[in-house]
Amino acid sequence: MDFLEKKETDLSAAFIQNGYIIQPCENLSGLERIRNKTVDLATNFLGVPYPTDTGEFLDEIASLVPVKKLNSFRLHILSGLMAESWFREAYFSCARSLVEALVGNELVMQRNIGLSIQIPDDNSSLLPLHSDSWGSECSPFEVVLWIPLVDCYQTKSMFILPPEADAKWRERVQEFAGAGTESLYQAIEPELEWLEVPYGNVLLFTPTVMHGNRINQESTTRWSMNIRFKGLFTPYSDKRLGEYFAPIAVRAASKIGMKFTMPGGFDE
Ligand SMILES: O=C(O)CCC(=O)C(=O)O
Ligand SMILES: [Fe+2]
Repeated sequence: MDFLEKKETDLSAAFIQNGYIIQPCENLSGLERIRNKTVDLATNFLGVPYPTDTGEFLDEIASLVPVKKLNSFRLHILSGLMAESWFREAYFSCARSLVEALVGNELVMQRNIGLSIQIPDDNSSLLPLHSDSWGSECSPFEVVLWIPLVDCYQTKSMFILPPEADAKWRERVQEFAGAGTESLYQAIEPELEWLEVPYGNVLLFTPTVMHGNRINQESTTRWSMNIRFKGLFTPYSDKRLGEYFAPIAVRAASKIGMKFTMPGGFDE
C-alpha cells in the first residue's frame, strides 16, 4: 500500500533517483529576512555602511574580507544568526512542505547552523568529496536543507554523485584507499553533478551519497547555509536528540505515547 498523494509520490521518486531536489523557496520574505540579517552582521563586523544591493554586497565580499579574517568573520555571522529567536523557524519555513513530504511531519532539526563562505580561488574552507554517512556520526535518515544567499552554480556551488553512480563507486572505494580522496574524485568526476541553485531556491539532498565542493573558480563568492533534519523517531547515531538535534514538530499522539506508563499492580 502506498497512500502518498501524487505530488508526494513524484517528489519522492525524484529525490530517490537524483539524491536531491531543487525548488523555489516556500517563504521568500523569510529568506530575505535571513539574508538581510546576514548582511547586517557582516557590515557590523566590517564597519561599513549597509549596502543598497545586498546580493551584490555578498557576491563581492572578497574585496572587503581578507582570507585570514574569513573564519572569524564567518563565526561572527553564525553566532549572530543563531542568537535570533526567529531564525530557525524562518529557515525551516523556506522548505517546510518539501521536508514534510520527504521526511515526515514529526521532525528534529540540527541545532547548529552550517555557513559556507567561499571566496574565489580560496582553498582554506573546502569540504572535499565525502559522504556524511560513512562515518558513524551521521544517520542515513538525515537530509540536508542547503540554502544559498547568492546565485550558486558550477564551482561556486557543490557537487553530488547521483545515487545510482554512488552505489556503483561505493563498491570500489577500497581501491582508492591508498591513493586518497583526490584520486577517487578524479575517477567519479565525469559522473557527478554540479548543482545550480539560484538565490530564491532551496536544495534538499541526502548526505548518504558522495558530495562536496572544490575551489570556487567563479568570479564571485559563494554564501550558503546548511541544516540537517530527520524524522523524530528515526534511529539516532552519535548525533543525539537534545544535543545535536532538537525536536521542532511533535504530534499529540506521540506526546501521549511518550508520557504513558503502565499502571502497576493490575495484572488481570
Ligand atoms: O556546502 C557544501 O559544499 C557541502 C555541504 C555538505 O557537505 C553538507 O552539508 O553535508
Ligand atoms: Fe556533507
